[in-house]
Amino acid sequence: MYTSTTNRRSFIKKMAVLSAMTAAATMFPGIMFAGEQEKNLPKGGNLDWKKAPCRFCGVGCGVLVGIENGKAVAVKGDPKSPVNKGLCCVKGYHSVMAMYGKDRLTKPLVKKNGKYVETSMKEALDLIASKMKETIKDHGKDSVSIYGSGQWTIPDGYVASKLFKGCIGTNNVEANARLCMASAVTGFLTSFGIDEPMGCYEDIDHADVFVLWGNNMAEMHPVLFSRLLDQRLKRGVKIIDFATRTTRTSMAADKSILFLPQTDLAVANAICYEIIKNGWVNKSFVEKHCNFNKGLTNMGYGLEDKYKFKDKPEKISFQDYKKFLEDYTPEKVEKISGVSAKDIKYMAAYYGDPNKKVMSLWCMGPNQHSRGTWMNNLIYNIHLLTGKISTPGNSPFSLTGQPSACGTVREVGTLTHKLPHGVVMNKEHREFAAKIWDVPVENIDPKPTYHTVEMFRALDRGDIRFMWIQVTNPMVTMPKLKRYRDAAKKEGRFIVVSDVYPTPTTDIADVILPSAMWIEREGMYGNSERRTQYFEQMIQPPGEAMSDTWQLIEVAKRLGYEKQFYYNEDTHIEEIYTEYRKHHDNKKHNMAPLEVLKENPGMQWPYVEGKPTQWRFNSKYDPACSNGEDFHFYGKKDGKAIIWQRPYEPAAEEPDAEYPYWLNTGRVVEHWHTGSMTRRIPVLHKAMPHSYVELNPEDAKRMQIKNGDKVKLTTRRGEIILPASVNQRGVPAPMQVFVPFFDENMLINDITLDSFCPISKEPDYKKCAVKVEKA
Ligand code: MGD
Ligand code: MGD
Ligand code: SF4
Ligand code: MOS
Repeated sequence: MYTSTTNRRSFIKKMAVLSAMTAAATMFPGIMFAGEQEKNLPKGGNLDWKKAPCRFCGVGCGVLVGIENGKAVAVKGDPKSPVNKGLCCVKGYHSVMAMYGKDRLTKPLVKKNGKYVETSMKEALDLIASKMKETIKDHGKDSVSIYGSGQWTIPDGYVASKLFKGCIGTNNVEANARLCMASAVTGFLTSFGIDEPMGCYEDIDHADVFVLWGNNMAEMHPVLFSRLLDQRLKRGVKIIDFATRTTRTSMAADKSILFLPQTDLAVANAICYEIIKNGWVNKSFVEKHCNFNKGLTNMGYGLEDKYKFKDKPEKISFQDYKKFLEDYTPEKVEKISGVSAKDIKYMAAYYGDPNKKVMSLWCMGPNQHSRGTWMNNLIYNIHLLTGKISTPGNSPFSLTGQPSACGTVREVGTLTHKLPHGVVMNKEHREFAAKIWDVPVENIDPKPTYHTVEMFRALDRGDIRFMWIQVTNPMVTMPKLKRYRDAAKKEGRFIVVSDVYPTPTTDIADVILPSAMWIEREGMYGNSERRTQYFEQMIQPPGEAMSDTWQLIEVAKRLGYEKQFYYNEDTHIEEIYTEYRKHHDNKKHNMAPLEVLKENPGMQWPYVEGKPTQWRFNSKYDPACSNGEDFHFYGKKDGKAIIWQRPYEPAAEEPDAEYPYWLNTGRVVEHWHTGSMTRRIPVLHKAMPHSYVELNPEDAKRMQIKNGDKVKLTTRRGEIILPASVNQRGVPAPMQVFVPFFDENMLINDITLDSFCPISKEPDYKKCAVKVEKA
């Protein structure tokens, strides 16, 4: 018998003691010894070094893992990787330790009379398959669902999609990247008709100016940020941090400009106003390659159940657009945004200067935004108006967070409306996928079902009865968490969770499957710059743990899909990848063959005639351009990108007399998301042992709150008590507070709001109204 909660909690307490011992090991930068945590330090000398992409963030650094006696004991940056050129950040160096936490899940567990009982893998898989069959029989195919992750490998996501969409015939496939990348995707689709950045990391070596649009690169994309700092040393480039909170990134930047939450919409429009007013528009580029559109406005915030929204794009003229921008003069925008007209003009002047190459970088600030799609469109507007796009150094670059948010969620298409190539709504796309999947085309449902928030609402209502959760921890990371936790615990719901450690999500499971992690299995990830990276299995997983791919295939076979899941046990990853490549067999998206991935530190797609494509839509670099012009935005039928008229609209919930502060949430450098892995790495846990609420020093003083004092935060969803952090890691602006979400003992998402961008359905975790009191 086994109670995951107590084991986990006492384990995490023990970690603080252990961590002091490992501090010494970190004195050697570039190498970190793990093994049986700190006990079994390797003898050294005999390490077998093997290459892999890092387990953690979307930068996708190449690492070399040192193996000794069947254990991963060391990590160093791969000098051959063009991503990181031998560097790693603190999470990368310590990554192998994440596999050796003492409470790794090693046996399948089934809940019986409220207690978890160990069972064999065979019995657990039989139970899952029979529950799925029963649920489909009683409640229909759309009552079963899978919720996955941008930390799924490409084969994991591919078999999940094939099983649910192709075989069972439900579009109930979603992934946590909905909480993260969805606005980036809809931003690309609306502006360019095709997903993923046109540029690449090499843009960093060419750009003169970097504008960060609300992301904390120093902590969240550290190795990539070090490439910016390196360019500043070499070439004196400028880094501008445009954000709502002062972070380590702001401190390292040449200029930090703070704006009020949500008003980035207005500032971006003001920059476009300035570009037009000062005659900085690249006229020939705009005439040849752009159209102007507007869409619906006042579209709500997705707060109701079964929320449906369909945009209605409409063509407008340049003159219409120019007229619209008159509401966004720097002087007017200064009043709503708190950014001085001078600073707006300062940013606009860099974008407008024809002799400066500008790279814009962003991540969760513009994406987790109730107008996230619009915010992405607005950044593209600036680059399109000035023609600063798709050339080395001129690059609007949307960063991804997870190691395979692009590779698995966006490219494989593990979202309700997606197929690996195309969307379920399109008949040709369904026919194409059905042929490769060897299923009747009628199996693939032409109607998308639920995006992530709606999927959990459907679980609450009982429209969904079965959910399989893999490589994600939604009982820490869903917004307005309490509603969805209560939903999952309701009678008549069956939840399967595949994880590597006990978490608050395994706490709500009916069956827990132990998974093989990262290099304990074979797989591929795809990073932010369209780079697909392969890793081999280097070590054995503990106990009965098996890969998520394997678990899905075993259940698929039990459901009667042996024909579609014909893969050979020894070579299945290779076979799946080769099958998957068929979906992208064209100049716009071709993926490199496996042999190429094995030999290289990853390869960028489109991979055409033996070569990667670094800059898309530019005919000098991209073989898919076919209009005979210098640029070709071939994602759109007429080959033109779209400049969107997108207004400023307020956030879903704004501070008022009762809840006078803004609540912002996010991450810290030491921890990965919910901390399930990094809190089991003693050095990282010790460096950042628990959550906190950051206050502005003036607000703290007024409320007589000192560092470490207990603070109560109350929103319309509930309350939580956290220790105060004043003038430490980051500094929020006055009347704003910030809380990281890595600590499962202080669940900030119990009080966040589940509003989302009506186009992307990505929740806005960055803004809601909160009351702040000394507890
Ligand atoms: P966050 O802390 O989520 O990080 O990477 P980031 O987006 O860099 O968001 C912080 C930013 O949100 C702040 O800079 C703030 O200015 C901005 N913001 C708040 N409100 C607004 C607003 O209204 N508009 C705009 N434009 N900006 C606003 C996230 C990324 O990090 C992701 S998605 C993942 S999946 C990875 N997670 C991760 C991790 O958990 N730990 C570490 N160490 N690294 C990680 N890297 C990745
Ligand atoms: P992770 O901690 O990454 O968080 O949220 P989650 O995906 O929910 O969860 C990954 C889980 O997979 C962990 O429990 C880990 O132990 C497990 N795991 C690791 N390796 C394997 C494996 O190989 N197989 C299996 N089966 N399991 C494995 C991230 C999500 O959080 C994201 S991406 C974003 S962008 C959102 N950001 C955000 C925010 O900014 N603010 C707030 N308040 N909430 C947020 N929630 C979202
Ligand atoms: Fe890993 Fe990201 Fe750090 Fe690189 S920057 S080592 S990919 S966590
Ligand atoms: Mo945060 S993908 O999942 O980029």
